[in-house]
Amino acid sequence: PFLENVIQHSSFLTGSYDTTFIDQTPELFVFPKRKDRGTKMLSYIGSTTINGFQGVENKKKPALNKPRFPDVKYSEEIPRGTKQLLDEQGPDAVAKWMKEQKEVLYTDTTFRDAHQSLLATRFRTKDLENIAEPTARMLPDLFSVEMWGGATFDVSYRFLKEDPWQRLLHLREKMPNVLFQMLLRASNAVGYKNYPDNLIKEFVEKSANAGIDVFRIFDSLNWVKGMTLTIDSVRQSGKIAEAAMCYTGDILDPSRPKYDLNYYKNLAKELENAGSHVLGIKDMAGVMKPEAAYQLISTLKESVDIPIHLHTHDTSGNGIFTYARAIEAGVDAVDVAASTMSGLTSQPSATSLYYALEGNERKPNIDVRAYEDLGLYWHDVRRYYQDFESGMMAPNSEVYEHEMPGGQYSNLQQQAKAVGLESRWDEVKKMYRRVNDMFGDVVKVTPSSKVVGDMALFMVQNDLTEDDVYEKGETIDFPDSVIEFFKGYLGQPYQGFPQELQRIILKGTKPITERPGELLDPVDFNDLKETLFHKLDRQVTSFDMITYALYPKVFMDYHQFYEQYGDMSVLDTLTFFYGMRLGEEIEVEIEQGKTLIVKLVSIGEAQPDGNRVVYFELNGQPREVIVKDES
Ligand code: 3PY
Ligand code: ZN
Repeated sequence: PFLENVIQHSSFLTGSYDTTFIDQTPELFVFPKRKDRGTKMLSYIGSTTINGFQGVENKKKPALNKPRFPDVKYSEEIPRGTKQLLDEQGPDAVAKWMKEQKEVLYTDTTFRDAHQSLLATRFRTKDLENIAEPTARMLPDLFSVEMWGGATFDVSYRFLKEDPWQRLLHLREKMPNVLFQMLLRASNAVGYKNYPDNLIKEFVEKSANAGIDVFRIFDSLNWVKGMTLTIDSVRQSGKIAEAAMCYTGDILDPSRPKYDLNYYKNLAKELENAGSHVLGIKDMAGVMKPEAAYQLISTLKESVDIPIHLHTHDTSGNGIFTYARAIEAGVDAVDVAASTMSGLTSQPSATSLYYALEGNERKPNIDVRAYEDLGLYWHDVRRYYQDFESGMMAPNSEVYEHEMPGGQYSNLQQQAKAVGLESRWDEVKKMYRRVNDMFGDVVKVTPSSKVVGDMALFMVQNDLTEDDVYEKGETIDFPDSVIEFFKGYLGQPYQGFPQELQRIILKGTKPITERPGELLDPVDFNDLKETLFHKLDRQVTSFDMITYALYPKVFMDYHQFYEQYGDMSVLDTLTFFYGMRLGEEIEVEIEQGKTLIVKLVSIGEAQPDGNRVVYFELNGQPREVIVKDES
């Protein structure tokens, strides 16, 4: 097909080509696809019906009604919001405005951290997109909507087979009035390791262009040296840099002085001096006790001039109390979720906090009824994802012991299950804390939390005690992430590494103390474009390049899926996870105005080679696909 493309190309036919023709004419590599879209989709549905979806144990498709949907007047103009303030007056004006508000400001996390923390980040774009415009119309007074970053990026490609850049662009279109916020792991971007500086810059620039306004930047060891490049990049893009310090330990516990009030005060000053427009405080595990919040915020309000934005998780059940005390101490903004997606490992409920502040002059300026109505939609949508629920049914104050981030809890639990440790989950949690202490009491947030989690799983799986590690460590092959951590590839922890353990784990190799980004070769984007162009057989976008540079394998697996099945983000969520029931008929809008009607007619017996014929009707015409039964 390549030659056919060449000889049919207009430049070739008219003779207006030179030696760069092939390089500069990417469409030469766009070949007619072998299978049509309908058949590819039926293959996916057939395969999911028979073999299920990774992580979904129950293969029976639940029968659920359509989600309840709020009443929205689409004919009215979408009210103005913080997005207009940023676009018209810039980030310093937004920071100033935040400080001037008497009412506490809300960031809604339902589109990101809430489902990352409750449902292993499995919300699909379709379900987010449906409620985006109603949210923009009903909650125009939000400070921001956190809807990107963290694990949403990786999980989109890896499990949901969706392009997160498209998610960003689509949601942006539907929500033109509220600031979009993302969680960015500084030099780890949206991944688990350090990336070259030019990749980080490119990532920030393209994310800003695609619609991100507020970048919450953190380093997984609170290492400011690892954050400054990202802060600078965000400032250069004209967006809001919210550098965050990760709250670790307990400032109220004098027996644990490593992370005391002074530590945070100094860190906050450093982040302000590094150019942050807003100071984020990221209590990723939800271990900030109410009195600690009061003391911390009071102290910081005295010591920095920028507005303060607090993030917590409600795991312990004390989230509202923590926020109430922070609000009393003058915090400018807090992160909350729609009630039906709040609580437990997620953020505290937006509406509960609203009512808790009744009679208080700092009660947020939001439409609480509207928030409740939106919550009904989230409640119903959440049931599509029931197989990803962590099983936590009640507040869990043991988080003060294990200190596991809200976003990690459900994920590590899935990981433990995958390696057969489901019944030893309690041990894993205890080991997690042991490992923290062995590592010198470290900040635990992605990716440092993953290192601690990997080590805890490894120790439980291999029945290793702490003593075993010290006594037999020379002969133990530790997980790669643990070795990399002790090599300094995630940066330097506050007060350094525990030396003896570092020596045991590195077995003689020398750790680095420089910023890892300084040692990494820059990404050659021209070269990468060329490579990717050949791999993909199509035009390469800058989004493709960034993703490939961050996650080559994940991106190529996604691409392969796409080639095999097409864009499956068009399927409704239950069909995507469970396939279809016999006799069921569904409608799939594959592009605007183009709908396919699919009916599953019957499934044939398994052949000796394991294949089954699956019989469908597609727009009334019989179609069959062959699916390998993997059971
Ligand atoms: C992430 O990095 O994904 C987090 O949510 C950390 O809390
Ligand atoms: Zn969080």
